[in-house]
Amino acid sequence: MKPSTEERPIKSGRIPPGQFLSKRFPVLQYGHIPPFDPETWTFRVWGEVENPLTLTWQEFSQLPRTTLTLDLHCVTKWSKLDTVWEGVSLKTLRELGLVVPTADAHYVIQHAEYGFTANLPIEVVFADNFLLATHYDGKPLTPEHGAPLRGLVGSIPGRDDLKDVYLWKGAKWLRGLEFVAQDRPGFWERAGYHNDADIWLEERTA
Ligand SMILES: Nc1nc2c(c(=O)[nH]1)N[C@H]1C(S)=C(S)[C@@H](COP(=O)(O)O)O[C@H]1N2
Ligand SMILES: [Mo]
Repeated sequence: MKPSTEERPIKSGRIPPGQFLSKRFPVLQYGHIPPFDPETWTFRVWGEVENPLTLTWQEFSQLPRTTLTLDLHCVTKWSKLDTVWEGVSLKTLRELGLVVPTADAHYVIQHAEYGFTANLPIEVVFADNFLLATHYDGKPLTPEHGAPLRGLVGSIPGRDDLKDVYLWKGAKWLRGLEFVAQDRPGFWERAGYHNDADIWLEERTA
């Protein structure tokens, strides 16, 4: 269930409860960094969408791009402010008619290399603070931060209308999005992290 506006946590300041500021950009993941071959890489969208989609790396690279400045909040308690990202917004893909969810689509599962998944409500991935990111700080993503493509969530200061979730809800090495009617916990959610992951409510573990 989506929380009503009344239930939305009050955001005071930019540092959520329990977080501290980091200047570094730590690397966190389960398992190894996958290789990337631009000749065979594909990005797929399937499930509860009007038109399933498969794009090559060359096709993905030609999509219209968005630059976005986000505050990142990791469940392990570091936060990094004013990080600059570039990539493709799902909102843009919907406007172009490339990704059109069916009426039954309520959740989106990010599928990454090695079977890693992360789940989010559909309104979160179509919001202004979710990006299919290819660049960080003006440069292509490094392998450890998810090259060539990662799902990315963060908060935009002042945008109290948006839901803010911890960084684990963005899958590095992203290969596709599955739109589904029923929610399905992802990798870290099955490992004990909170399904909703709201940073202002400190929804860290279930
Ligand atoms: N594919 C994949 N993506 C992942 C993870 C993972 O284990 N595998 N871990 C998540 C977690 S727990 C965090 S905190 C962020 C860390 O992103 P960073 O390494 O770029 O800081 O990636 C998220 N995305
Ligand atoms: Mo994490």
